[in-house]
Amino acid sequence: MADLVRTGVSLEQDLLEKFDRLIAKRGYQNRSEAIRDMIRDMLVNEEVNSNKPVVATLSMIYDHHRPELSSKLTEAQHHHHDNVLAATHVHLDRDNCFEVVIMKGPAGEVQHMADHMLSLKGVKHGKLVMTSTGADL
Ligand code: NI
Repeated sequence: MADLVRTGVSLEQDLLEKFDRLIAKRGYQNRSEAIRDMIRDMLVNEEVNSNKPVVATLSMIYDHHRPELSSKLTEAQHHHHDNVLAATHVHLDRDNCFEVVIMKGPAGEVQHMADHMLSLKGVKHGKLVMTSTGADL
């Protein structure tokens, strides 16, 4: 772990009180850890926006009965196999499939692949979550 440096921040009292209430609700023990996490979140956003390598999950809920959809999703993952680390398929109920695809690669490639799969007809909803590989955090 890197050496810790102390720093001071000036801010409005009511803003600080709101912040303290929020971080208490989220379970932070102190401001420092909450602020460290906020800074890391900004750094991760910058990595994503700069097309740096990321790791990601794409969660999708889709119509089991839509013809060819399952094979189209599989085809997309084979086509971009360098970016796919793993996938899990759950037969949720009679009508719905839930699939989670774990991906890595430049943020732009991962986003492109997610956009492609989410835009397929029969995919009811999905979310892509990208985060840092951790190497530069
Ligand atoms: Ni299924």
